[in-house]
Amino acid sequence: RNPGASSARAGQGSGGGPPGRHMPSGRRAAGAIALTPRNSEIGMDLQCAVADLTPQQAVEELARLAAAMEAADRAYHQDDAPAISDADYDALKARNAAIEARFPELKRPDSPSDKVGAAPSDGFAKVRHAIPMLSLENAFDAADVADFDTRIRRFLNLGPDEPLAFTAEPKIDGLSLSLRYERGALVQAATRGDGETGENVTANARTVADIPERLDGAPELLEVRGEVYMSHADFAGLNARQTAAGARTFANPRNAAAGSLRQLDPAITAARPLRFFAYAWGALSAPLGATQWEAIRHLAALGLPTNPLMRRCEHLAEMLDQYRAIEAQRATLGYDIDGVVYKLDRLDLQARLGFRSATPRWALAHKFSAQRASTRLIDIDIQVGRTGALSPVARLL
Ligand code: 9MJ
Repeated sequence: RNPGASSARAGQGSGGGPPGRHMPSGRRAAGAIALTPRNSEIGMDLQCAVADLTPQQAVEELARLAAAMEAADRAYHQDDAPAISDADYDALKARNAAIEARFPELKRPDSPSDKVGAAPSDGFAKVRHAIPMLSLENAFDAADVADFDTRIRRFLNLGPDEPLAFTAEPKIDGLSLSLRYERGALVQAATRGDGETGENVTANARTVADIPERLDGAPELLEVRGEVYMSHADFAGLNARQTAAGARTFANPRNAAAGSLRQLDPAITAARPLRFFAYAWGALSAPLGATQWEAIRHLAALGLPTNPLMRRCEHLAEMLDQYRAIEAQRATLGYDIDGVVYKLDRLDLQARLGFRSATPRWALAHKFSAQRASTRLIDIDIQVGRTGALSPVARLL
């Protein structure tokens, strides 16, 4: 999810179409944006300060947040049709975390803080991941990154000036996929699902040109993890072909990639221009290297596509430099990224740090802030909903 997404959304709030960063033009004319206020779109008031909540109000709000995030997760991960913007989703997540921090005893057993994605959908066979596919903790500013570095040093008993390297790489805004190679042959591909169990999309993954069928010289067992994505140019071409054919268009490249990979007919996936970057691994019969950097170089040497913007950073200042360098290239990369991922370089130290319920302690996703663009307001239409509710909708150039 991308907190940089505009908070101006398509869709009419509850019961509306699946809104997103780009317009799902099958549902509403391109260039139309609903002008409903943000809090009513999410369906709850997030204004009351967490410090002012009574325990009873906290219980009720945690329940509402869990339900809202579950509905949003289902729309995003299972239906490939986001129901709220990424920025609104991040606001719900941050609010939920703040309430849980103030009232730890009220944390729900099904807390959204401990969840990754959504359960696999029924159309696919299920795959239980040998090693769970986790999500990443988010950071929104340099202070959060400094805090990450400090926490890791404290955990490892390292002073502030002792060397501690990290890798920094773009966070690809696509769909994560785990590829299982046995004796060099691709035998299974699975989506992340809820992190424990994903969807078997092997036949579809075999149609993706970036995903090798064979890896020469690979360990006997190698699970490669990475992101399936679609370039901006391929996304525009696909939507143009879909429009010409009178078929559903996609809200954004991420939804197009997810909708294309999660097809029951692999012939449809084969006709879709999907790409892949490898950035992690699951089960292995032999180590890929001693560091994150070496392991990714090893995957690249085996013939897997890896991101050329990954750097090894010796300290915090270099990590933030690389964040700024990647952000400066964001608009010209030709594919969507929504932040920079930092990973502790030494794999022995990663192992010592381990995991929280849904995220590794040794990695952090430093998200970008909103991308801005200008357009012109042509007119405002008033749409009448099923219940008679009036929604002003902007018609943009
Ligand atoms: C993305 N989305 O680009 C990870 N990711 O690593 C990168 N995601 C990740 N790394 C461990 N570059 C869990 C997720």
